[in-house]
Amino acid sequence: MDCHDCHQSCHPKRQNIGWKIFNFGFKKKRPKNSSSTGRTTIALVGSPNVGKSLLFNLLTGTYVTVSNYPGTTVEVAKGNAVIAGEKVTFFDTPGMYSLMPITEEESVARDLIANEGVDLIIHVIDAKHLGRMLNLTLQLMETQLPVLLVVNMIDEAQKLGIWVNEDRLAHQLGIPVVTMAAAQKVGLKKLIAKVADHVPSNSVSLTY
Ligand SMILES: Nc1nc2c(ncn2[C@@H]2O[C@H](COP(=O)(O)OP(=O)(O)OP(=O)(O)O)[C@@H](O)[C@H]2O)c(=O)[nH]1
Ligand SMILES: [Mg+2]
Repeated sequence: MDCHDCHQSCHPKRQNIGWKIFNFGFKKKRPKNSSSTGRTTIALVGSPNVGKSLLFNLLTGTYVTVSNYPGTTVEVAKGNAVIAGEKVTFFDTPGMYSLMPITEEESVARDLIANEGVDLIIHVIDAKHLGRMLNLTLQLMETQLPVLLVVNMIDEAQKLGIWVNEDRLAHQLGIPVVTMAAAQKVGLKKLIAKVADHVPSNSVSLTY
């Protein structure tokens, strides 16, 4: 089973207004998105009530904008963070069950993924309903965008005797997986480290 990587609060070392800065001592491994010259954009997506907004608030700073998605009455939140020294923008999307939308909320979530230059999708699912929710994971993977799976609410799942093997799931899906109990910040540090893998470095290395 997965062990929680952190039972402590994960405090950013520095914080300025509007930007949450995460530097946990890890180094970015390599620039991944060669097309990204600007800020990395990440969308938090998933079914309703899985913890997207809670996670969004943990990841972003105090300066968060909430506005109606163009042409709709559906609100989308946008916030920023600095991860491993690079600026990252997060979108908190409305709940969606499928990429084939039925509701206006689902249309907005899908359009946002398609139109906002998203570099990474973080799919948040509820560990208690793993089987049902992995369906959307597969649809998101079909977009060809990088997908990181967050299996949230492991605290509640474990009370029901459900244990999720993070490494095995990652191996089976072929994408990074992080188990979390976002309400207790369990797994947050590991999530940020995995997000850092997708943040391209803009720094220039000089050799003399
Ligand atoms: N026990 C537990 N509760 C959690 C966890 N993560 C989120 N919650 C709770 O789940 C509820 C829903 O969380 P939200 O962040 O609003 O969920 P959401 O995915 O944004 O929901 P929608 O915006 O409706 O799509 C809140 O009461 C959270 O406090 C977790 O890891 N464990
Ligand atoms: Mg929400």
